[in-house]
Amino acid sequence: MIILHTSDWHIGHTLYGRQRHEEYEALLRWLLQVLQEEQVDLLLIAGDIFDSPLPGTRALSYYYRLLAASVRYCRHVVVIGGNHDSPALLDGPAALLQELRVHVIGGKRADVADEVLLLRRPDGTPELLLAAVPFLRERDLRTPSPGESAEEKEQQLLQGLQNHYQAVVAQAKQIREQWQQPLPLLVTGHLFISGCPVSGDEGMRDLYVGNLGQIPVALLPEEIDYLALGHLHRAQKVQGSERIRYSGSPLPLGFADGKHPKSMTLLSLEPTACNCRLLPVPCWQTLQTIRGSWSEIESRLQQLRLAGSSAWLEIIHEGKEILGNLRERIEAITASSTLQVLRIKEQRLIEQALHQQYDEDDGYDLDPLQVFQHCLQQHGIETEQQILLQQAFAEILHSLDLPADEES
Ligand SMILES: [Mn+2]
Repeated sequence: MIILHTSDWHIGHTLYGRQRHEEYEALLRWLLQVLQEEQVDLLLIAGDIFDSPLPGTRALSYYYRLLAASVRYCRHVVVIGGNHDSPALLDGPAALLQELRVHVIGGKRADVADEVLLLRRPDGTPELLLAAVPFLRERDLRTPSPGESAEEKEQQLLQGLQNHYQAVVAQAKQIREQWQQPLPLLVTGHLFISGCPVSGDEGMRDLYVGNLGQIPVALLPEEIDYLALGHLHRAQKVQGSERIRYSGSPLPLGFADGKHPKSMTLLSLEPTACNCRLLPVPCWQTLQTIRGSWSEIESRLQQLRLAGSSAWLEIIHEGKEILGNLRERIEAITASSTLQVLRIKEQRLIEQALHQQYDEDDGYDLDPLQVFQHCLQQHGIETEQQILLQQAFAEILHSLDLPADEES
């Protein structure tokens, strides 16, 4: 069986206010070509379909075009919800989509059996067991009680997560026994496995939230033939395993992410073998960061202008003095070019504001959580308390992001 594993499409994503319609259209054309050429049987999208829990009409229409076109070329399409998605929005049309061989699991099911799919060939014989586990929220995993410690809470979350995965795998094994066939087992997850490098654009608050930031891979059942992950935007194997992978996002979702090549994972999964191949996704819009002194920025801009580049730029001025007319200086060079400047940062201003030097590669960008962390340090709060306060702050930030139907 040929499976195309992808995730984190973030349909409707904008970059500093810039719409990305052309890139998404090009991505859809490319995908449909791949589905045909590679004779894909199953398209699997492992969460964060949309960028926002309340996507706009254009994003919604794109999503349905994607599903409609995909079922033309593959037998099955499976979509799970990510932390950016609204489970209710994804699950709303699930019954209708199921009739079209599109299986959507937007949020955790009351009965774990409903997350385990038995996919069949056109002749009705089973070909794959798929435990479609969506992003699991805190309320899916534990019941809060008054006076509990942070450790207790984390322990319960991890325990809840482990129980859930064990339950779906047990269910899948039961189905396998009924059929008495060596069916391969594919499991999905939208979570952050500890130790995996991030792209820097996932959004710090998403990664920290609810202590689910760090899940040891050993917590997940071993019997899984392939674990298709979403959440981190960098394509990667987990701890060197061919069978545990983040497909990564197909488009770079920020300037830090622009440095990493984008791909989808094509796998051929048989009961006894799993072979993976990365399909590089073309880059339709170059994202580039230029940093340095004014003279360095100027010469780089001139080079790009003369080369006819139409890159989207992030410019970070790191010179000793603050240039009040930085924007005008940049515009004077780029006005007669196809370059587009999305973002200009005066590094010294940020440093002055925070009285501290930050390393840009840490993905530092006045993230509220990091500002809060900085405040805690400045006020000499004890390390242990800092951790608790940071967790509480991250939860508050997260709750601000949730759509109305998510609140409970
Ligand atoms: Mn994501």
